[in-house]
Amino acid sequence: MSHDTERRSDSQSERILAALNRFQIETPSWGYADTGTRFGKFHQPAAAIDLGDKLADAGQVHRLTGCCPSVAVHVLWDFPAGSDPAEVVRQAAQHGVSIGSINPNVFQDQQYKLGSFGNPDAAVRQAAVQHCLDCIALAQQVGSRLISLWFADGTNYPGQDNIRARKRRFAEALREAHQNLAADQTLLVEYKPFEPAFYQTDIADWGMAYLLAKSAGPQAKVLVDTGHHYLAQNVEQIVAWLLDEQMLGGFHFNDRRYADDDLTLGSIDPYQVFRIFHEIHGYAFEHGRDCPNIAFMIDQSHNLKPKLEAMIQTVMVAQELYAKSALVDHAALAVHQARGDIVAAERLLQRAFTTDVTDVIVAWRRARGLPDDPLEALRASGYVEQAARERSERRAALGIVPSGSYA
Ligand code: RM4
Ligand code: MN
Ligand code: MN
Repeated sequence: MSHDTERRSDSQSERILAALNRFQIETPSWGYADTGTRFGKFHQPAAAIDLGDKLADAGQVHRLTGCCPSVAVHVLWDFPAGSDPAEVVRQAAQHGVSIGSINPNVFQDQQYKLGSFGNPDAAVRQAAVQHCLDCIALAQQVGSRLISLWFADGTNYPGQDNIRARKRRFAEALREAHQNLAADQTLLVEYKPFEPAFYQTDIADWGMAYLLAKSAGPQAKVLVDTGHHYLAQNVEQIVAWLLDEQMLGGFHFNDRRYADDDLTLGSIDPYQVFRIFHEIHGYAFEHGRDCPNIAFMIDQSHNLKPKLEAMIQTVMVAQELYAKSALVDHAALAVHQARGDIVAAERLLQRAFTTDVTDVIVAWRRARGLPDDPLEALRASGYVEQAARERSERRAALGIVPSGSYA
């Protein structure tokens, strides 16, 4: 190896290590439980039964990967009536994790048939707002900074409701929620083009989420769920614009072929994930390497893959792509761009994408006493088999009979 190559690879390793040091990704409690499609559920004996199991699984993922210290929770699914937030915090700590984003649920109750914040009935809107206020209070109790809002709201048929009125109802309800935030809390507003509303979704794209977040107040930001875009959409451009407007609050990571498929990250298009991370590194480079405060979160439901394996696979892919994208030399890129050297500019990205960063990631893991390959380590640990035995017995004792039925 020439002296030059050695020097280059040294500084490359440093870039990767620095990127890995600041990379953390939140796993979702619902990714550990039995979830399904609209048509059916395929049960896994090791699937989490309750929040305790989910926290244990999240703890195992963090123990093996070293970069998943928090868990997103869905209030209705994880905090049944009467549950004690202080006890949940203690339980999480016991498993070496903390409670991350709080996800209110205003789409499941019967009253939400015609929507929540957009519902034509003021009483239903108020109930939805109240649930969000309860979630904001809960977030304070469990030490969470993030309240992450996703709405199933919309209409299914032309003429069903007044689109402009729904927009205004949303703006008003979001403002009320924002008024109740503590100083260090952030309200994330997620968008999705369709499903379950098929004619018109109230927050259908990043522009609508941006306008609503802006009108809600300074602590509201946009959440980009990578699966919530039309097929040809340039997601990294959306990311770049939101960054430039300082309106990017966080991500829900997953991959998709069609729509909200919730496939594991990078399974279909790893280059897109790389390009998204590239925009973030580029922004950080221009702003004195001060990475903006963006919540990296996973939003995946694993129906077929074993849940813990799918989660760890996702985390490893995310780490790898974040590391690769940290290799882009932004100063050199700016020179190519100014010269209009399209090919050289593109090759900088392509070369970073195809660089094998495994050795440096393994070195990073070893320095922290983590296994070289967290996925292999999970398989060798016997954790899943043990969980399957214990949870199958507990399920039987509780009289839980899993049903996969759609109707
Ligand atoms: C939605 C959206 C939300 C998630 C729900 C369950 O499609 O991605 O973030 O909480 O699914
Ligand atoms: Mn999501
Ligand atoms: Mn989704």
